[in-house]
Amino acid sequence: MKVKVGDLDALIVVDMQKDFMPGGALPVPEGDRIIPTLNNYIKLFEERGLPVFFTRDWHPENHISFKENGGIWPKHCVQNTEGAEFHRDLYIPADNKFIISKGTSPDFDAYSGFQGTILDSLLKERGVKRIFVGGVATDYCVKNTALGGLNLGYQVFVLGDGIKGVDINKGDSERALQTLMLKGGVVINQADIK
Ligand code: VGL
Ligand code: ZN
Repeated sequence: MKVKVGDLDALIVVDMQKDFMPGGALPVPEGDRIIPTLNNYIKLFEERGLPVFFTRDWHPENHISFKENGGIWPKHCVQNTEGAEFHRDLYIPADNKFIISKGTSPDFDAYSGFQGTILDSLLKERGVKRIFVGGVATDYCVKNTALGGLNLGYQVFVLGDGIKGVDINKGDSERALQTLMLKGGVVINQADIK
């Protein structure tokens, strides 16, 4: 399959933060291995003058998703801590890039980059019709961001070689991709892009 990246397109890089990388508080196994591939996508969008959105989990200290507050996750991506920083090898363009913080209120969690953020309005304002989604975790925030995009009417391409999952239950990531494909999402790889 060939996809020509053009003026209606935007790239969304989900949660490539230290806490989600090996050694972090809530690591995605081999989460750092996708960085070179993601950087290729990021540079391609940058070269074509297209916007790149970086979502980040950005929780307050007392966030509801943390075990100590009744949630299911170890404490992770606390605002302004090192663990919440993007991985140092992730390429962040100087221009035409946007940082989208989610899960910022104590009482709400957000697996989707659209939830409680201005991501949709920033895309609409720029006339974006198709989003290309990569990052971590395939079975949580990538899945929900892609689903959110589909439900909001975007055409969604999931970057098959630019995602990694946690697979707490065996097969979660594969099921996430199946769900996305049933809803109209298309899984592509670098070689599909022109
Ligand atoms: C995520 C668990 C908790 C993710 C965020 O980015 O996929 N997973 N918070
Ligand atoms: Zn979180």
